[in-house]
Amino acid sequence: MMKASIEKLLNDQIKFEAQASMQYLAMASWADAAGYSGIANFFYSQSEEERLHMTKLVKFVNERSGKVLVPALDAPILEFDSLKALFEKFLNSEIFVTEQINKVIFECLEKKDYNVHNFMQWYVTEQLEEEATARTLLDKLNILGDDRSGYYLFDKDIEGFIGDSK
Ligand code: OFO
Repeated sequence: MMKASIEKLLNDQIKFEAQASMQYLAMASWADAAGYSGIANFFYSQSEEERLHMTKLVKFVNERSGKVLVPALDAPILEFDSLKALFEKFLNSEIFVTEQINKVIFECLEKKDYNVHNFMQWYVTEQLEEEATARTLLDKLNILGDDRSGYYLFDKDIEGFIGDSK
């Protein structure tokens, strides 16, 4: 049986992954409406990935005979002042998720639950990749600065990052 503290943290993580999925869906939709189809596709795909991360946790908790509490979610941010603001939100969201995963890992070690610890390693690797992608994209936008003509290329190039982290 899973320790109650670990079960609670895994349920929290289910919420954070679901929250990220809805946030990225909102970001995809914002980009879509603004005419950035590449950026929209990128975030539609990220949103799907986060949903899979959520489901993977739901299945795992059930396999371990834990109790899954499918959560209510906070409303996502719907509006962004700029592409830079959009990608800053992306990076901050990934940093937040990484911090939460680290909390799960810490608790697993405290409670000597090496099974959950092992399962969570997949998320550790995933977060490394996603944070790196978010940083790379933000760096590119910072290079562009106010050069709006570069946004066209950025919107094309970003398609190459789709599905980078699975
Ligand atoms: Fe769930 O992978 Fe990032 O947040």
